[in-house]
Amino acid sequence: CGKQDGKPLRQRLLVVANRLPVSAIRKGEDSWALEFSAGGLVTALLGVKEFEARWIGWAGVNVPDEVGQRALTKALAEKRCIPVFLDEEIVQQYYNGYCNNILWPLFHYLGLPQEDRLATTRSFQSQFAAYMKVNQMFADVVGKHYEEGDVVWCHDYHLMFLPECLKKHNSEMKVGWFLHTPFPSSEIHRTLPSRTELLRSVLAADLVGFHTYDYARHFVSACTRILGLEGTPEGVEDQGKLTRVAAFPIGIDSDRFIRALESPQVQDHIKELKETFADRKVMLGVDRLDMIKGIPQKLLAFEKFLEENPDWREKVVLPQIAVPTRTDVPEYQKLTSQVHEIVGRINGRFGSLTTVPIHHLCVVAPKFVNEAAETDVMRSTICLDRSLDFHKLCALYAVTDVALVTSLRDGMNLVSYEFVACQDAKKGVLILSEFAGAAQSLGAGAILVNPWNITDVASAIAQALNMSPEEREKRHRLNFKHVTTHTAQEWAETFVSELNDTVVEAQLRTKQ
Ligand code: GDG
Repeated sequence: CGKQDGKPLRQRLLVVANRLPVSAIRKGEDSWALEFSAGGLVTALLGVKEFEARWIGWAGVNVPDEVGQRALTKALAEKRCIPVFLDEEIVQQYYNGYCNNILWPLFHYLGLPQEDRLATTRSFQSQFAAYMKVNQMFADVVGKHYEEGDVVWCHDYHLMFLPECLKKHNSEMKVGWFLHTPFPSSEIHRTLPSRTELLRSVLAADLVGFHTYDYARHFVSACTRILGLEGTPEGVEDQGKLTRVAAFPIGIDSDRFIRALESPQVQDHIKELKETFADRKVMLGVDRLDMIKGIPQKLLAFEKFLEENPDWREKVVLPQIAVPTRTDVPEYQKLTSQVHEIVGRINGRFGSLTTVPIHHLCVVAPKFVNEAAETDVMRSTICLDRSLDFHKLCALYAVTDVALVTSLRDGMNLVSYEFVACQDAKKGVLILSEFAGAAQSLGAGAILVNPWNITDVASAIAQALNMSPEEREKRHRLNFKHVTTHTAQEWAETFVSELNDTVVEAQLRTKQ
């Protein structure tokens, strides 16, 4: 990186992701209010002191006029963010269409939407064209801001076409690409009409990263079986050019959670929750309301557990935080009403006026609730359809006895990590789907389940609730050690230094 005035210069890192880590609200013709949202990726990169990160992405708002665009660009620059402007029509085709209706379900083994099974359908083609166009727009913005020596780190399934666009722009650019979702079996990927273009483009990157070794293996298989290339222990080789492919399991900023537990706000919330849930064991679910999270399966397993274990009926409560997502998509609306129906039924069956306390967490969107559940104010299951603030979330993690993660597929699942980080006092049990990437890292301490097997999950709930303190302690120790040593900062540092090394090695190979 060189030195300036005796101090080492920090390498610039251009982080390119679909969304910028800010929410922008227009206050006037040329004024914007920005809120920085410290998600996992932001926190991870803030902790990496060797790099100076800049963000490139869509600000999540439609800004049709030049005055507005100029003002927003200026405001974002103060937060080291660079916007890519997308209009509503293209967002519809690229984001709602190709990304969320095609790639997201496919990568989570839910298959392609029926009407898009044939590549000849107009919607598929126009959505793919929009996807390519948006990726090119991202590449143009990166190209404009790129300086020699920068590292460009592209994120996720929204930007699979980006590595190729970037290398066409400048073949010397150091480009890494990381996928936050699973990469499915090559037999699933081969159903995608644009399977070849996407694989070829990702291979243009110098380093390709996944959460788990299995996803990396699936990707290499797709390249060998679909493109006929050679898979090597390092990655994929095409006419002497090697693309490194490896697993980089993400982590969390565990210190942030551990520190938060000491704060007076969290302590106050913990006190409140303990009073609310007095005499009950707390089981917790925290998920976006997404098909992949297996919320209906979780609720059905909980229902089976209550059916089979009458003694527990009045001694256990399940707060399920279900944050709405992609609410304009019909499948997601259907999922929301399905979840509410199941919640209503369970509460109708097992709620009792005398034994379950009324509390403020009891928020069920009325339009989805059947009448029986609406009048039944005593709930053993609470479905909370809105985002909790960070401190409340930490408090909830801390008072939980058993966390239930039943994803049908999940790239990693950070909720399981966050729960473990907040459990050093209580040593609660984690029930974790074997289809979440986290099962590979927290499998030794968690009870692993197949979320499709309701009976299996119901037994796991009984096992967790009846577990001896010694066994809980032993399992928690294993997971806590992992979560506090494999942090988000370590993940980001490892990926970026691996990318730097990969490029140096490739240069040496070319010289030989
Ligand atoms: C994708 C992949 C992969 C949730 N509810 C509230 C809230 N959250 C926060 C959690 C956690 C995050 O949202 C969810 O992260 P996950 O990893 O569990 O799931 P996805 O959103 O699907 O993330 C996933 C991840 O990318 C990283 O690569 O692990 O597999 O699908 O941080 O805490 N936060 C607050 N209130 C809530 O109500 N404050």
